[in-house]
Amino acid sequence: MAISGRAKEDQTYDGSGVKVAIIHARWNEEVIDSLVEGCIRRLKELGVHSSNITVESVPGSYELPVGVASLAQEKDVDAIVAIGCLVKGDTMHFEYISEAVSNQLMSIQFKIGKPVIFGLLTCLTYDQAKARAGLIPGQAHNHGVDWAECAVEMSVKFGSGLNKLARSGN
Ligand code: RBF
Repeated sequence: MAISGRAKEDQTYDGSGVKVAIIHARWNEEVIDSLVEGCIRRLKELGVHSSNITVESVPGSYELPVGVASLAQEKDVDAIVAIGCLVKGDTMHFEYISEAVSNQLMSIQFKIGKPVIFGLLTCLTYDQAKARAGLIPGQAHNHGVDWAECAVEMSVKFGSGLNKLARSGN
């Protein structure tokens, strides 16, 4: 099974001046714990100070957009990483929650003026989720690491412009 990844740039970005909030759902705890751990570890490697990393949780992935909106109001952060894990079951919940949450996490960025990193796994099986959380050796890797890199890069490159755009009301 091929799992594609992101092309790396030659440079990494300096996170020493970046403040990041991670908000995670509590469903599928083993997967979530590993993704959050990978994200925090990589943020620190990129220079983000521990005191500039906030971690908050919501009950499930459906609650992520409200959590993001609230954090953006209450905390002084440059980027928010929203982490959840949806696994398809027998009913239509998976489809409704995946689509609603994805759409909201995309559009909310332009309202709050901060990058929101899409850390929502939408998996057909629990094993797919475990592979993407680095829990199955040799299969995929911990995507929380990528989300940390994305949070720092988006803050450094685009944080200021996005913030101005949101404040101008466009
Ligand atoms: N939340 C998740 O984060 N991951 C899931 O896989 C997940 N599956 C759900 C399946 C069903 C049938 C229901 C009712 C909820 C599920 N939720 C899941 C919780 C959902 O995101 C939310 O927390 C609750 O529906 C309360 O709004």
